[in-house]
Amino acid sequence: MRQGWRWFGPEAPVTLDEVRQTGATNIVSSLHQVPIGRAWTEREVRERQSLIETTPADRSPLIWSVVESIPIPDAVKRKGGEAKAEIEAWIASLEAVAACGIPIVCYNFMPVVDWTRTDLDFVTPTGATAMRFDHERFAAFDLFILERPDAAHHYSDEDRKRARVVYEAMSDDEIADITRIITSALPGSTTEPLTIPAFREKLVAYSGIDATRLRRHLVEFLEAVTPAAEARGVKLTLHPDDPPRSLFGLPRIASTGEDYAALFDAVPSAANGMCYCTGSLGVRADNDLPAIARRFASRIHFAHLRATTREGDGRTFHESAHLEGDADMVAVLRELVAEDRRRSAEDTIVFRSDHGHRMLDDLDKTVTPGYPAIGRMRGLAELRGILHALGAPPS
Ligand code: DNO
Repeated sequence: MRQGWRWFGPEAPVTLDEVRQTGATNIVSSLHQVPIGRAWTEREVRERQSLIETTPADRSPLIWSVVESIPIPDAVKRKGGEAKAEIEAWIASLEAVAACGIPIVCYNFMPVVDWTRTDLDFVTPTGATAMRFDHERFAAFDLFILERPDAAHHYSDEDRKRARVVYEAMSDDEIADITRIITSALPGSTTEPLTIPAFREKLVAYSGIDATRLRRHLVEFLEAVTPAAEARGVKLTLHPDDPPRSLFGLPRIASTGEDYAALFDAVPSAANGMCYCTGSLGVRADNDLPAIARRFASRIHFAHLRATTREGDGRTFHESAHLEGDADMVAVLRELVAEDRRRSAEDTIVFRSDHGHRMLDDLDKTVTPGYPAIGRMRGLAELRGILHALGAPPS
């Protein structure tokens, strides 16, 4: 397996030279500065590539092997194959990436909001901080801050009562905080930051789009883009929903093994692949992570490895240290290594230690939420240790 590291670009607090010190060799990056929907040019991709791949004297090389993500504009999720101009622009971006020889592209198909949390700095017993999704706080936002008209139907009486108590105890600052965390699009999100009125409008634009229709739109999108990817030798990898269930009454269709099976059946192209994310899929107790890795092994080209721990009835969760969550990371890596052994060296799975606790010096620094250097490096080191023990040291 290849050790990846997500790098948010030249403005990121973690520099490429620091990345080298973590032991990572493969960079995962995106042109976050390009507005969603605008086609990337080859020149722009090459510029980023040359930042990453121009190695200073006596330093080890880095290679840009994964684009995470080329964002899929809202129109594609709402209209599927009818969003012709948006799909053409996406293919143009893909072609620019392919022209630069970058072999893996990650994307997701979550409507309106990408990955979602309610707390970014939840203090863990070690003193490090973690990200957390608190179902009651989320419901309080949905019901009483966003005031989504249909929201009441999506919660039980008991949920609504608890959410009201939570909401009434929130200070103005806490309300502003949770609003910012949920609406402003977390780092790497492929959805736009929203104001509350814009958020409400977007939700209205999705009325009538259920899971069947959203899945159809994704299939239409894949039918349009996989021929271009296949012709250029690029693997597309669909990131799972995070969390893997409906939010705000919106459909989510990449939450379970069955969801992925339906997509692979509908679009069998070898370019139709999976970004296997233990942290996202692992929030559902009914997702058997090693079984999913085994079932879709040949489709997995990119892996996000991190851990979550479910709390209470499982709808609330926090991000744990990489080996301390609900997922059996050793069992997962066994499956990924077995697949890797069937592949040629240039085709092995790129993984990155995803997210990480904010700890040590990072507690006093400005960090990208979820992506502090030290916590991610701790995770990477632990994962590397497992791979060595499995007799499969990563490159
Ligand atoms: C969060 C990430 C997401 C993910 C995109 C994939 O940390 O996993 O930003 O990369 O949703 O398209």
